[in-house]
Amino acid sequence: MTARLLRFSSAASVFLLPLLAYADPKPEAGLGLPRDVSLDGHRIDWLIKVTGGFVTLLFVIMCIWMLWACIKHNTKHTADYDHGTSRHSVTVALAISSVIFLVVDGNLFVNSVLDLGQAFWNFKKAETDPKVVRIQVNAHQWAWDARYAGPDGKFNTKDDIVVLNNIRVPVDTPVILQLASTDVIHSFSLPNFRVKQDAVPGMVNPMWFQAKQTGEFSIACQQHCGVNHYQMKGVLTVLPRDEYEAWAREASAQAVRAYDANDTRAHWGWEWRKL
Ligand SMILES: [Cu+2]
Repeated sequence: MTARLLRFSSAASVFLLPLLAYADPKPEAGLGLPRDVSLDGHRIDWLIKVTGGFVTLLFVIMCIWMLWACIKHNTKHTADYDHGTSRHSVTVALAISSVIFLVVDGNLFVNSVLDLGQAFWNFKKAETDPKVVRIQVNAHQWAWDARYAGPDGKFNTKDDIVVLNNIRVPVDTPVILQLASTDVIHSFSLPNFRVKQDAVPGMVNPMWFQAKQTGEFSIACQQHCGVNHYQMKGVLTVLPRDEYEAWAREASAQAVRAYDANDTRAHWGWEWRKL
């Protein structure tokens, strides 16, 4: 009995230990979108909810209309055939579809443009904060390399902090990412922050976000990028400001000690692009 128990526990450990070794954000509880922990994520959620409301309303109206037609057009009703090409039919169809298009798609278009201008593409808002954190992300099959400039504020120098699949940022602080790729098109996605941006070979694409809560959140690749695409998951760890600064200080000091000028593959950073 004891031997069987030992065999079972050693077999179980083969599967369980790798799970314990990998820091993974807790799965989201309940239905719906992942928990929004960002400054501007509510804008996306509002658009999704309002559009969902419109679509549900249209669905209910169509169901009632069809039910009414089924009841009214019963066996006692003489069928009245029509090709739907009369001026009246065309006018009614155009009027209804125009109202739906203008209200539902118009709302999406106008508010998306406003959201981009006021928040998601408003890099000036992020840049003007003196505490802003700048990170370069280099995507490749199948991981995310991230680089922080270190105390000298310059990228590709001795004191750069380079991490793999675990990006740390401070809470309540704008974070600007510049994304590149060494192989194929990837898409850096932060579901809890309602932001994503393509990482394209030969280009540097920016995005920014600001965390409102501390914790561990998923980083995902949102673009199918090859057979091991599923492996491109990472962790975004949001820390209190003092903890983040302590980590950055220590990580940068370690980077200086481990710096190897001849390791050219490690110096993949670029000069920070003006936004
Ligand atoms: Cu990818």
